[in-house]
Amino acid sequence: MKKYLILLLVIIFVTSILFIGISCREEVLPIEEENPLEGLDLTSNLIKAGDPFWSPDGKMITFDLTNAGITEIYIINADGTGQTNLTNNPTAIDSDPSWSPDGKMIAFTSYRSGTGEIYIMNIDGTGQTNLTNNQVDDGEPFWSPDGKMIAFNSYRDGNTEIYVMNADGTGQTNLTNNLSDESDPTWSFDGKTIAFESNRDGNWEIYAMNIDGTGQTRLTNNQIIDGTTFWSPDSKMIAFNSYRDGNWEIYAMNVDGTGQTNLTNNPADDSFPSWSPDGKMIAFQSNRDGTGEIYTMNADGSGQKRLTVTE
Ligand SMILES: [Ca+2]
Ligand SMILES: [Ca+2]
Ligand SMILES: [Ca+2]
Ligand SMILES: [Ca+2]
Repeated sequence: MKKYLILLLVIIFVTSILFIGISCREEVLPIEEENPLEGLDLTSNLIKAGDPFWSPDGKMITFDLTNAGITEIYIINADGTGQTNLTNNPTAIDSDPSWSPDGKMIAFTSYRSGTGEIYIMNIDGTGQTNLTNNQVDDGEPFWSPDGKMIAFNSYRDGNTEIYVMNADGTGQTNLTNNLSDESDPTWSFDGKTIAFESNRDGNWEIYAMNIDGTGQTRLTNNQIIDGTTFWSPDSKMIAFNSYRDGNWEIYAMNVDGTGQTNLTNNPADDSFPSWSPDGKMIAFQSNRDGTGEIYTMNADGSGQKRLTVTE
């Protein structure tokens, strides 16, 4: 009888531990399962400008704009004038623009073939060319500062990995090679390092690695999503997104992960930082005015103002 009593106590104890474990997981999971690739999860009926990327000469910003489920690549002068649709392809999503360092081309993701592919085009929208050409999702291109390579993410291995390729699409190489998800590669402007996000340690954190995939190092360490990095032009700091304050904020940190600082401090969602080439400003997306719009601020977070008017 005593043996059964001990067995019963053990069962109750184990069940309690499991229940507490599940309860804790339930509190964390709704945020943990959200993929930072999705960014602001607005419904397709809302207009949303996102993914800003400052031109190398600082005069223009390219971004993507979603309206009624269709996403196109746009360009706008840094003073807010001259907003122009570059892709004009209403049957497919075109998103994630990244400027070539010579300012002549834009790399982007397009779903026009049914899967995500990396395209490049001239900055007037001509010469749109598919570089990846496969039947799985590739996305989030980012040009190397010498213009010779493009980093991107790919699902071709059954989970997302960071790849690099030559700017003509040859030499596609997997840099991460693991079973977790890696995405959103961004190249440091000194050419030495690629930052990215990964869920390899149980939640989305920011990592950095050498451009051959060696030396992968975690820079953030918390239980909430961190992602969507962008390097300062002097390669000494990284701006990124974090949900640690209960809504999306733009943070900046030193490249070793120290000095993590909230720049936006706004109850709305603020996402997708892009540093200006002179280092003085950061463009970003915010839904503080209801729709998703592109904003700019000084690199210390002061002087936040809206750039786009999508409605
Ligand atoms: Ca593809
Ligand atoms: Ca992986
Ligand atoms: Ca985290
Ligand atoms: Ca915010």
